[in-house]
Amino acid sequence: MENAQKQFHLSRRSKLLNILDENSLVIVLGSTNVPRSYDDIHRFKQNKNFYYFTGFNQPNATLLMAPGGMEIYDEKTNRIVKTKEALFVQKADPLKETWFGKRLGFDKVKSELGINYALENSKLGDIISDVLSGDNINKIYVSLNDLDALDGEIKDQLKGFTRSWITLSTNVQLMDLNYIVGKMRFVKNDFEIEQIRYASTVTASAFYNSIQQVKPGMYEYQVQAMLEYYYKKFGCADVAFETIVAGGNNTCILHYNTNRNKIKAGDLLLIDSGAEYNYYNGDLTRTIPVSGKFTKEQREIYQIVLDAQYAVIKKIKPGVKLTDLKKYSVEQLKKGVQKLGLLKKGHDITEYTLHGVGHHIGLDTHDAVANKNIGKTDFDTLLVGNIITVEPGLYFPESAKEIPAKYRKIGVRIEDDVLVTKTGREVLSDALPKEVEDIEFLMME
Ligand SMILES: [Mn+2]
Repeated sequence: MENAQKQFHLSRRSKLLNILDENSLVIVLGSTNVPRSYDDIHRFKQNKNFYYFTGFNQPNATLLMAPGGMEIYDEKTNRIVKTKEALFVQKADPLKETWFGKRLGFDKVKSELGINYALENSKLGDIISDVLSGDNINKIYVSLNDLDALDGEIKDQLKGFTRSWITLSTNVQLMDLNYIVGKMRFVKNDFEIEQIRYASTVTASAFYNSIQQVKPGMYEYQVQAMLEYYYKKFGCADVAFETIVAGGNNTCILHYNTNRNKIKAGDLLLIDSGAEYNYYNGDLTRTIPVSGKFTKEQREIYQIVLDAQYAVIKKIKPGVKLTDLKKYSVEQLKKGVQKLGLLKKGHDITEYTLHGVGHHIGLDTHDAVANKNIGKTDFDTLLVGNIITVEPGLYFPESAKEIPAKYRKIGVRIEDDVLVTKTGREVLSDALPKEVEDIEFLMME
């Protein structure tokens, strides 16, 4: 692992150790393989919180951390080791590695990942019970969701822990880890910003190259194939989420991702997609005219959404509230729609705007970070280092009979990834055109 990345994960572990009480034990559970069908498994996806602290991308691993230190008996040296962190990994196994790929092995953890101490998984159960048998741990932090979903060899190792919980729980509090990690992940540090910048740049570049090749008569999945070809070509191993390529009335289905329909001349095509780089995500949307030129009505709706997006982006700076941006976005869209005379009595603009203005983006596309004001805690106000999407949309489906026919089957969303900076904002995906003329120029024969 590159040094910069090692330092990043180290800084996350240090920060967590600093936040928590001396008497805490943290159990961060990695993912295991998930069956796909028969003897096949899904592409391995590491648990994002586990990745945040380790950068380790192999299944069945667990990280233990204790701010006050843990005493672990080391069989090899016959000595007690005192450490604040210990990673448990799969046993190196030449036969299994021949079939299923390399395993790091516990002896390479320190040099490869920079985590102080490591052992094989077979020791995890005993070590947790040893650490808990002392009288210094009175809080255990673990993700209850991950504990519930636990499978594979870690599940076996944690059986003793879950069974003994009934007696343990009179003295020790079980705390959910996700809340604290969600707060930590709220602001991105420089390493993370660089990963997201790359994911966003590759996504923009793939859009740029693919949009030029869109023609009537193609299938939605063919546009998807082009996009994802460029993601892989530029070193992004996966998509951030299932790519949405939606033509015609499908533009009005928010999470349409079957992508099986033919793209028709005269329709709009909405593409919402992102590349994943080093587990960090990009997320962009462009809406383009299949024939290369917007109709008058398509252009009118498009321009309302584009103006709203510019207006919202312009407002972004530290101290601004995400909920205010959302309100502002809806106001802007409403004004535009009213001006066209499309907002009829008895109808509300939110029937056509459907969703909020954006979301935090990071290790998860809709990032699993603190995002709501609960009690006195404020996670609504934007801070330097937040990365959010800005993605207003207007949707007039075929079924919206109150809207003149010419304006139906028009769904428009425009989405960019925006970093909050000291002086305001930086649009990470700024290189990708979105002006009407620029899109039409891009699509010219
Ligand atoms: Mn999005």
